[in-house]
Amino acid sequence: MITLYDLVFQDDRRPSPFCWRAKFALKHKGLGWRDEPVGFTEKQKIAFAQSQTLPVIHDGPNVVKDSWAIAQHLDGAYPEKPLFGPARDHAHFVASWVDTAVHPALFPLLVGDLYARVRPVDQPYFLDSRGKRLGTSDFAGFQAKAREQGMAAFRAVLEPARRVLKEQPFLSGEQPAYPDYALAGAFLWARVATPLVLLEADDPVHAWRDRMLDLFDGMGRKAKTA
Ligand SMILES: N[C@@H](CCC(=O)N[C@@H](CS)C(=O)NCC(=O)O)C(=O)O
Repeated sequence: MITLYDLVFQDDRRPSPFCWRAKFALKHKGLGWRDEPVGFTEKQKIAFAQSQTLPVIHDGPNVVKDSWAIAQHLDGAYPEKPLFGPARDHAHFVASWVDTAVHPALFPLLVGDLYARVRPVDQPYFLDSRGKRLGTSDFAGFQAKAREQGMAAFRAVLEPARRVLKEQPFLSGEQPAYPDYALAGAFLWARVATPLVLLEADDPVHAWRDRMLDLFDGMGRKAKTA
């Protein structure tokens, strides 16, 4: 049985976009897993993987850290229902675009609400680590300011996905695959952390997000929201 180490917030919320990628990838393969929640200050639980971040999976003799490495491991170890098929490089590009363009556009819009939902025991860690990243510990103020201008910027960053989704149901074509999971992780991160409305109802990305929430018996839709 695979064990997935998943970042946990208050009230068992699971916002981590990278952990969501791993969960979608496991479901895509039809694999079950044992869930092991890990708080920001419980890194000793993943010390065996020499990792400071989540997700980590333990799959028989294999210990794999990093969502992209996990996806590659799963595709190698369980070749049925390929996550990438011949389009591994496309998947890598999309995941990298989400990491470097979508997440940075989204994080300022969420940070206050994320902080409000971190487990109390992890709040000092979040305050210190994210405070250093943003140069302020006033996350609510930072978020409020970001929302004044950042929403348009966030929606603009999605334009490449929007163009594709105007013409086809998923980034990967007629069926979802890893590129869809990579972007869906960002929207699950937001959904679990904040009630903020991110997309216009007539945005093709909005309809795609609904399709992603419905996948795998509504796995994303069932997750505890903000
Ligand atoms: N490149 C890694 C990034 C993973 C990552 O940054 N995870 C965050 C949660 S979203 C984390 O575990 N952070 C721990 C920390 O900030 O201490 C991956 O794709 O898995």
